[in-house]
Amino acid sequence: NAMFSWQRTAFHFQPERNWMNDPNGPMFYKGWYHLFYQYNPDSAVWGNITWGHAVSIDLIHWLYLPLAMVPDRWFDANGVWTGSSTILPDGQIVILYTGSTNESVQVQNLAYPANLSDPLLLHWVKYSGNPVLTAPPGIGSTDFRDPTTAWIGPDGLWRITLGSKVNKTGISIVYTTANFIDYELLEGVLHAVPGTGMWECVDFYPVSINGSKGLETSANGPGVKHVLKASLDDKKMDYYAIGTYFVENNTWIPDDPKIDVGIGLKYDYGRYYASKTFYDQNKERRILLGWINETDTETDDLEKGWSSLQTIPRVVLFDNATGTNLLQWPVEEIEDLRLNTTEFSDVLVEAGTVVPLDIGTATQLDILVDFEIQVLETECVNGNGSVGCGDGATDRSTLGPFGILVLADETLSELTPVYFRVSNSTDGDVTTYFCADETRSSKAPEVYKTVYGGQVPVLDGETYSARVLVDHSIVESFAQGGRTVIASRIYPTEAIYGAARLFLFNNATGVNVKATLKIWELNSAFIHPFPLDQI
Ligand code: DQQ
Repeated sequence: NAMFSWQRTAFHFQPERNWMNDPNGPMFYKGWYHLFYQYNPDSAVWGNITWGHAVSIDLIHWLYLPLAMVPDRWFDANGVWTGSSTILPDGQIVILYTGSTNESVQVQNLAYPANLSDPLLLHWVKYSGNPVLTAPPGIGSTDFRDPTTAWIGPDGLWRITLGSKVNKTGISIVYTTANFIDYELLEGVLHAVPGTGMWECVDFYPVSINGSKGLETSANGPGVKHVLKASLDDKKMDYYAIGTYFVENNTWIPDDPKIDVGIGLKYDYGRYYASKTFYDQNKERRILLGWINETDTETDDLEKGWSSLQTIPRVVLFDNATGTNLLQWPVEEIEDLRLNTTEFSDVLVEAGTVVPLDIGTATQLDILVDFEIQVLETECVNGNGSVGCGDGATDRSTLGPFGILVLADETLSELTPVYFRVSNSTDGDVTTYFCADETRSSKAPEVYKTVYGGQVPVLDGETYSARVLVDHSIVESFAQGGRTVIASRIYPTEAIYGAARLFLFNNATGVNVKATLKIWELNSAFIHPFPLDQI
């Protein structure tokens, strides 16, 4: 539908048409990155869930393949739901996924490639003895889903975990298996957090404390911490925590119980859900994929004929500078899309002003920006009213907000501020928030618009720095090297194509800021059907 064509993105993965949700079973195999995804082949709203399939050699350019699995058996008749892949040491591949049965009961099923010598893994076989797991006593038959990638323990047995709830306590339970057909439920839970509700799409993986490489899912030992992530069904947000995994007694303990799973850190403070990581043995890194849902109406989605995107794949690492959080950063391959670059140094943005950045077309950008603040002598810098992101970018305080305005039109009738807001409490504590204010992003009616944001650690001697990827109707923003991340789904009506502009702004009352930027225009990615008839 041409009416909505400007909302199509240029370098984010999205299906040609219809509905997509969670990323499933990502892996690197024989030269190809494989992405499967929850997909409705018939409509732009959720339903009739199959596994869509696409491959890429660089995680940026994608080729769509035929559907990998469709709901054609009693054990998945109501949907081939979310699952994960595991590459075994002998080269076999197993997929475990949740089937919603003909009676809408959630069970776990096994599938494997029909032909391991096919790098495209076009054909999948569902194990004839499915389901391999049904809900154990005490677990609701509709609260039992989304198995992880398996990892191997010192006893030589594979382990998987999956999410559930007991009353309002979110839990992850663990099974062992030797052959992916027979399973044993381990006693207790890997972890549980009261009040967090159903845990969907649990992810569990090791990170290296001192290192720039990702770890294979079974890695453990000194120098290794484990990340536990749950997608909270009640909040539709992905929360993680960093802690220690004790394989011998099947428990994981958060480093800081105050920021436990579901109550502390989010992968992304914006529109983001049902994420999953995989270990990329090709480049020795762990990659995180997440689903960006629409924030317009189902009627709009049906009219435009498509719905949802995946984020740019992000590399995840433990942040050894803070020791408290992960770092997420777009895969380096996106830099191959960089075209012309423009640099600005030490642009002064005085308190209460907006400064245009003359860069030409501003719909596909990779922006690096650094801010330094200069306290104005007339201000006494303390106790500055509302904390957090405030009520948005117009909510002025002594130390912010300051940042950039993306997908803005010339007259600023539409704009999305991405900004820092520093809160200085009377007892001298300084807290920095990183935010995205969507409230003026679109004149379209019935679009959900909010102010997103979260705290970001800024260490002594650091400037306030951000990377912002702009792609027509998606803005992905990374603060302080990826400590805090925000995905925005916005629908400009004026700030589109050649009318989109970029500005700096400073709405602080007590500081001037100096901005230094490097901005690249980004090329479009090639995302098309695989020319299977030509091979
Ligand atoms: N989406 C899948 C479920 C999962 C949910 C169904 C999360 O397996 O729990 O499409 O978005």
